[in-house]
Amino acid sequence: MTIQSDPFPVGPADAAAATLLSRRALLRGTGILAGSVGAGAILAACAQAGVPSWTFATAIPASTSTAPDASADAMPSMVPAASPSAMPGAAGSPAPVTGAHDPSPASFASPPPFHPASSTPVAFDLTSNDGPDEAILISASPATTYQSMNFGRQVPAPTLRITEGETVHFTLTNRGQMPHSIDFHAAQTAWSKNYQEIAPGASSAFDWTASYPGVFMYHCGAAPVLMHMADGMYGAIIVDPKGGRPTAREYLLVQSEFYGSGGEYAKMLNNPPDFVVFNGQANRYKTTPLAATAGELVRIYIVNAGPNSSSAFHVIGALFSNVEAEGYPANRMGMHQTINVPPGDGALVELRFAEPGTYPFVTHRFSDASKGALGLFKVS
Ligand SMILES: [Cu+2]
Repeated sequence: MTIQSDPFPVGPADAAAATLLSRRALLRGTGILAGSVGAGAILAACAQAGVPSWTFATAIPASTSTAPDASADAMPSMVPAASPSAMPGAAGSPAPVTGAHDPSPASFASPPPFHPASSTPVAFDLTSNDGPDEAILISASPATTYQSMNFGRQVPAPTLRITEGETVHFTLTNRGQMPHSIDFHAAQTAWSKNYQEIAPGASSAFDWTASYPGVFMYHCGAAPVLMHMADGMYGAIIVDPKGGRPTAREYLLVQSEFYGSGGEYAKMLNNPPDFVVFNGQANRYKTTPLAATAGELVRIYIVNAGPNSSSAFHVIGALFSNVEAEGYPANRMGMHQTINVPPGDGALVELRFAEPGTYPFVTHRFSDASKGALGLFKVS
């Protein structure tokens, strides 16, 4: 068996980075990376030079999106302070955002329901994608697009929910123009066997069994893994304990970071991110709050896809009555005010809101909250 090239290159100047550069050259040859090179100039050049219309500038400012909304007024310290023209890589002149779509479905925060364990393997089929059709809207205001790589054409990728003891029959079909791979944190299998790169156009399948209940990340591990993760190739796995859990209102939040406009490996290496988000878009649930009712049990599954920043998850105005590190029932702990979820990890928290009102949720690393890792619970 051929083992893939080193997915963990050290520094930008070694051979693995050269592999990356050659891939970017390949994509640039097909036009895919044009949008990440000299944003403003590229947009201007596109119309004249026959560059395909799917190229995107970095941090495209929307022409009328600078006025803060009502909830922003209520929380001035949490609104990104930068004006569109001050955002990293701003194109400098307003341009319409076309072609980009929301990173994941509006329902993403509601995970699939529990099902009792079955002896029949659960089919989980993913496509891996990169290229011109994969631009996503990582911020609505200022409107900002990102040239993603992804699974299932969404960021975060589709959620897999299974039950302890179940076997997953997994198939990955690579519809991209780069090699991609899979790494399920809930599985136990040799990296050299099942997590190897799959060539463009190829498919690969294997079975794995969920031995531990928990909340897990999955991601692409193709070289360089930092770029494939930062570009959007991650998702969540919820493995329920055999008997399920008590009834609750459930939400899933996947925290992650975006650097530049896609494929900008040097920015990913050096930090800091331009946006930090829950479920693929900055301030997504500030605009569209998550609903809850005072007194009911609320359960939040959290995955931190990183790739670089830890999450200090906190709900303002509430305390967690139960925390399970990894979402593993035996890790059940009592009251917490803030929980740490490092990159590549998952957790479960439960809480009950004391009274109706608005409760922001953030990473209490406030430089990241101020870059978009903020949402609201609207409690009735
Ligand atoms: Cu990949």
